[in-house]
Amino acid sequence: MQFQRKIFLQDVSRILASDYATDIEHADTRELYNAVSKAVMAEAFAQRDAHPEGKRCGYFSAEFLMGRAIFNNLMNLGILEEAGQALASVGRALGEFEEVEDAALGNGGLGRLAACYLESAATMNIPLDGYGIRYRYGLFRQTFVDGYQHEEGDDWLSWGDPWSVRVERDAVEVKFADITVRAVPYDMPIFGYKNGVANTLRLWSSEPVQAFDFEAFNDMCGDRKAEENFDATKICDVLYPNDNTMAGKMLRLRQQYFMVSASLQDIVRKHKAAGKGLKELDKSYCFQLNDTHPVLAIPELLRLLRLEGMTFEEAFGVCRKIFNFTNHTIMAEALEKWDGLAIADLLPDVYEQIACCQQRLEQEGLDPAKYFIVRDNIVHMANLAIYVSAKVNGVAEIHTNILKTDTFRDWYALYPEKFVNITNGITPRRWLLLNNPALAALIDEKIGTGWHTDLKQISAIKPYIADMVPAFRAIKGENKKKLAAYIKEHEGVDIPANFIFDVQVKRLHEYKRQMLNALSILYFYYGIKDGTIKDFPPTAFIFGAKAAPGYYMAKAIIKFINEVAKLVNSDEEVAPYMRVVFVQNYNVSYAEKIVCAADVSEQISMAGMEASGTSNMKFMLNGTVTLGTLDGANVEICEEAGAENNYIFGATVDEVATIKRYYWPAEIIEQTPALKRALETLTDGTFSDETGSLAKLYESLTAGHAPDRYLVLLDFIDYVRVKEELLRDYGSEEFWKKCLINMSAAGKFSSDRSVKDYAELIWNL
Ligand code: 26Q
Repeated sequence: MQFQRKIFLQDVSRILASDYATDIEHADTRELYNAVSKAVMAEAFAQRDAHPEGKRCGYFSAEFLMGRAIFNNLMNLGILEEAGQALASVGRALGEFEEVEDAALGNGGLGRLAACYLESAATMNIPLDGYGIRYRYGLFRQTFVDGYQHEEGDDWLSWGDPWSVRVERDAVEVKFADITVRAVPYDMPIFGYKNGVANTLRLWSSEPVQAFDFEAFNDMCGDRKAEENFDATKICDVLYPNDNTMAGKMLRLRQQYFMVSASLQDIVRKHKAAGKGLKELDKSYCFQLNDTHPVLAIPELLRLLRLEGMTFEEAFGVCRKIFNFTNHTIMAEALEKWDGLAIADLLPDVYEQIACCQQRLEQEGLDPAKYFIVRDNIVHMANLAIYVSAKVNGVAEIHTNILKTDTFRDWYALYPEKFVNITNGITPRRWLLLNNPALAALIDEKIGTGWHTDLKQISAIKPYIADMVPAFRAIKGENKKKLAAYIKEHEGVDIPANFIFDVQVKRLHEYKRQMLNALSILYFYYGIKDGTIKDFPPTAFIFGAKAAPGYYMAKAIIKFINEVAKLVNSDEEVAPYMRVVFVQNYNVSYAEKIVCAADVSEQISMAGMEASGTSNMKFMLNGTVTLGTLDGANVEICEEAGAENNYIFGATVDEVATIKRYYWPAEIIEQTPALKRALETLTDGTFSDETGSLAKLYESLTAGHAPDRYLVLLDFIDYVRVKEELLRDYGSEEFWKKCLINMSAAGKFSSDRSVKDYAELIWNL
């Protein structure tokens, strides 16, 4: 984008005057943020390229975890520096916008992946548009009170939403059995990196069909109407804060239908208005279903097409060509199943289409024990998605293999050609250029800038690795200082910047095994105290994670780690060797600060459980070694960078399968006194916990008929062995080279590659 300082500042001043009755000197940060953003929006619109004609893909997702838009947008428009200088010339600073709240309309990996894919598609000039929900409140804000997680509403719109445009003319009505609501789209441009492309993220907001009816209200008939209004807005009130578990709530079902019905009505209407026949809809569109959350799109499109006069078979034929489905998890508790009666009650016409799909499936004469969409009145959303979709994909090699051989093996036997792997990726713009500009500049200096949009080129850095070590260390050191200062300010914990930064940041889940990390810290702590561990390399153990508010064990683990942190950080004897901090409200913006400052990337899920992981890729790209299991994309990280340049431990997927058959952790505990000691802190009064949650945690690891579901205790010894090896390697020339080898081998994990794979193998764009 062209940038002219004078015009930019004039625009900002004019918006400040008209919208806030203030000027650049007196505007507060929020006002300035809105004015700057709107000025940029207007200019980007004025300079936009024509939308290319031709087929487009709709990315249907209940979550888009966009993070903060302003810096990324300025960077992608190529005006980050200029805008910064312009503001500086009038006594303001871009840095003020660090305060701006993230758009956290997602939980974790799945939502952030959607955001990376939109950015990459725009950059690769792939016609991909996002469709989702404009939640009034995003993922809760997390604080700790006495070590326990507390949740507060995330009022992200209090900062305004200058990057969205309300498109009144495209509003549609969405009908439920009990109420009809109006869906109004808010469009957010997704700018490609310095290429003039803007795709769209369209988020739907629910409103009452009619404005408030005062006459009816005055006639004292207002009650029913008032209720209708209330329900309509409620649909988009809040993002469900579950990650890898499903909450069978009716409101969640309403959200899902609301989003897909609005999107499809809008698309069908536009297609017809363009004078095109609906039998050719798949020539103009295809849709990617981001997990099962938007799968009601299938029966909804069937319904819409039949309303237009198509037979079921004709409509089904269109759907078979238009829909594709991505699975993000094999966790049984995350696979969506809905009560058929609930769907039939809420959406009778939609349920009818689901029943027709089930009937069609039955008529194929397949084994009904293996192939069903509805069984015992339960609708299996993944089965519906697989049956109708053209392509089904997993998100890492190992994950796709598990889908083929285990989770969906019967479907794979029936439709082997449907199943493909598309390994996840991350955008190198946000996750290196933006969050780590000094490292990006160092790379530019050696190999130029081609890697910005073709990350494979980063391998050209290999010959320079040995020379780069001092500069790399200096950059990492600066990033660590900045993070330490930020943590000091926000968490009140001192982390010496010369300590090793060992980081585990991701959603809190038992399968991700934050517990394994925490127990190892206690093991080191007691080892240092009793002298069995000598010269322990000074290490700061950094955690960040939100627990679903209803996930008891996850919250207990947060409490435990906070208690461990308190114990360690208040012990002067171990102060030279270790610190522990659990940062509050881990989100995209916190991740940007953490990822560039980490020395160790903890990716320690039980093998077979983490579909892919994407923070592993972010750390790798920033030159961090992985301490991890052979799970998800860790496997491919080792393939690309060499297992010898990372720190791999623990049972493999195959070993997990056999071990689980006879696993009994009691022996392990008895044979490992140091582990026993660490475990017993959960019950022996070392930590205060009036809720009794730590005792429950102890029970889940040691008692009942299936103790330690995620093999924390089984992998403990190997984990501690490899972790200690890593910490002792740290600081050697060899170690720094490993960091840079990882960075140089990260090319595969660009989401540019992922979206190109989708475009080629699935979308046929
Ligand atoms: C479903 C129904 C009702 C309420 C909530 C949900 C729900 C919401 C979010 C179920 C699952 C999720 C999120 C899953 C998720 O984030 N999976 C992650 O996807 C990443 C991107 O592919 C992978 O890298 C991670 O390995 C995977 O855990």
